[in-house]
Amino acid sequence: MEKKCGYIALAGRPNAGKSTFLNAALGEKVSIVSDKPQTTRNRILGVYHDDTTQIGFFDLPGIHKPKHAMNRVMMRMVHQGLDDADLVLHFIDVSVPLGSGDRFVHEFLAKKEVPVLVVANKMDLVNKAKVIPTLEKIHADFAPKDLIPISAKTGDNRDRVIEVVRNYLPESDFLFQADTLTDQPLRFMSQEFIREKILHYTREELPHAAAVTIESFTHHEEEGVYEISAVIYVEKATQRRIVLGKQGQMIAKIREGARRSLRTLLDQPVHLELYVKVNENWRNNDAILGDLNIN
Ligand SMILES: Nc1nc2c(ncn2[C@@H]2O[C@H](COP(=O)(O)OP(=O)(O)OP(=O)(O)O)[C@@H](O)[C@H]2O)c(=O)[nH]1
Ligand SMILES: [Mg+2]
Repeated sequence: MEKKCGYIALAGRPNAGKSTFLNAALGEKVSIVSDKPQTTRNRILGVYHDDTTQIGFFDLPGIHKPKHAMNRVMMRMVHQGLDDADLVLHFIDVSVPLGSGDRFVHEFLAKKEVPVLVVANKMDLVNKAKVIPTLEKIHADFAPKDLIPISAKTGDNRDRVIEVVRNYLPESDFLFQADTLTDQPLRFMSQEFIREKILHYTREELPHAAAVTIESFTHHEEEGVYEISAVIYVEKATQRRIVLGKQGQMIAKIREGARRSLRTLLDQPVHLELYVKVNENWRNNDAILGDLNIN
């Protein structure tokens, strides 16, 4: 079979399951996932490999109307990801009714020249017969080149997505090294893995108001241990109290969860220190956004 290689952008409303799919397609966790919208804040490259195919997937922030400097940059990353892609997968969560958010995404994508396929995600949550009208409506209203029902979570039909998208990729020599999984430095991935635990354990406004930056990141090779210290930014003193929790219980849970997932990421024990700072306006602060690679 001829070799194929290209870039595919994962687009859609926040929370549609783009990052879950990326991790499932790669069989490795490169992008963080949460049940809160606007989890992904960067363009994250994850590379799929098999004998005849290499796909550079761009996991992108969910498409939304930006209100802070941070979100304007996030939307710029969405544009860049779409402009650099050979194909776009529009992820739609079919466990909720098709709504204005999906139409907004459809119109947004239609302005680009790139072909769009729809991935109807979260099929594990719906009754197969009841979802048919939704799939028909997607066909009628969005006229995608293909529509693939999947469950990113169970992995159902994940291989089918690869099979279908392969048809749209250019014939090309491989562009990535055989062992390239992502372009994210471990330091960046570490701050994301810590943020994932904050998203996991906290609720309401906090997930949006929190950011994590790495202050120091040292690998003691001889001892075989990483020493990481990170700052969690929140916007208000009340949020700081929530992150710390009663007698420090919340921050202890976040630290323990993060330490475990960093251990898997880095494949060695991790000493982790977390500090919580209030910065009312970090979402408009260029220096902090720079530390978050949101620039
Ligand atoms: N049941 C079920 N849940 C899913 C599926 N795919 C994703 N989820 C859940 O949906 C939520 C959002 O998943 P993400 O992968 O973070 O969604 P996203 O599209 O990357 O979201 P943003 O980064 O905010 O744009 C998480 O709680 C996932 O576990 C699926 O196929 N089935
Ligand atoms: Mg995401």
